[in-house]
Amino acid sequence: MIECKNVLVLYVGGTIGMQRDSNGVYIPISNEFSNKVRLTEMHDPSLAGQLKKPLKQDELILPMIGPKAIVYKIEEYNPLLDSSNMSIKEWKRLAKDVEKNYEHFDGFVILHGTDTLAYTASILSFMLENLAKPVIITGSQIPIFETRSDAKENFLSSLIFAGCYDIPEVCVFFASKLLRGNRTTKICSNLLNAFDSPNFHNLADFGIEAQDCSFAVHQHYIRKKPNCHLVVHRDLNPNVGTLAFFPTITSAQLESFLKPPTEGIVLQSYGAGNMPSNRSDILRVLKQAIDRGVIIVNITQCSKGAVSITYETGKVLEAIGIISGYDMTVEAALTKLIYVLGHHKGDYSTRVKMLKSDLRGELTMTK
Ligand code: ASN
Repeated sequence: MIECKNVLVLYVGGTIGMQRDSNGVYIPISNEFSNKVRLTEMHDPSLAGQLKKPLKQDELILPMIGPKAIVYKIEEYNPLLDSSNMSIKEWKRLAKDVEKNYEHFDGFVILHGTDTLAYTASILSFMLENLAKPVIITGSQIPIFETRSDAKENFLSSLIFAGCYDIPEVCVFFASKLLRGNRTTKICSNLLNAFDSPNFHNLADFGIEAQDCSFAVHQHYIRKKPNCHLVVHRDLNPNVGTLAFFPTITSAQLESFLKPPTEGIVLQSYGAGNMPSNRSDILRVLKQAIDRGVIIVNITQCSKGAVSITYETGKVLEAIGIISGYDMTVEAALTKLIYVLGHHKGDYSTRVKMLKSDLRGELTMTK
């Protein structure tokens, strides 16, 4: 008799399950994905008879890869969404579904569109505090229904991580790499290698040097398992935004962006955290917003690296009360604001303290 690990797959949408409509554009197609998977090598019904517990009708089973079988169940959302159409409502549903099924499964896979996948990965890392099981988010650049699709490799590897590895984090698996969710960013719209973790080491890699179909897991970078219960945070604050500095920005543009209901913004400054120190008009608007209680987190608009006070042009931002977001991705910084401002209503100093702290591995602490 074979022992098995159980994985719940939450299928939200994305290219992975899309097909072309009569106009030739990709749209999500309901009730097709599971049937397709059932017909691939990702389901081996010949193992069903050897399981300790009989396989249910809605369950699938992977061919044996390790000592235990991976049995999985796909829960399809309705409607399926292109991830550009996702927002807080879907984030809350995902967190709720993980919470509801937490005790019954060894791990979770979320099948998601790639466009906003890094935002979902980041916000879920904040919403799921004390997560002790793997939540692996993946998708594909080419639908599973097409011959050259990257769907099977991404989905299969995600199931293995969710079922067989002790990785107590929200992660992204894509193109042979396992990345920390809140360190991930989409870097390419058309290649299969669509994601990167610019400021943090990969959690695992799958290459020819990885033996016996297992992955090269970089244990040192994986978060420690918490010894307290999962806490799911649902209070999220949508009154936030991101703004990248540009040389012709006017104080009027900035002022209108910072107007109520805005309660927090991620400011993407130049290089290592700089903005024009000769623009007293801009500094005045930023300072006025901070005095009204608006929280401003400074990150770099470069695709890699951190902000630091290397130049006078960076020092001025700190001097007026702008918080350093150091090496956070824009997705992590924005969703951290959504979480922190939802969680600690009105308590300014607690909010600032949380934003400066490393809550879920999203920020490298320098001292
Ligand atoms: N537009 C798609 C989505 O984000 C892109 C993809 O999944 N590759 O849903």
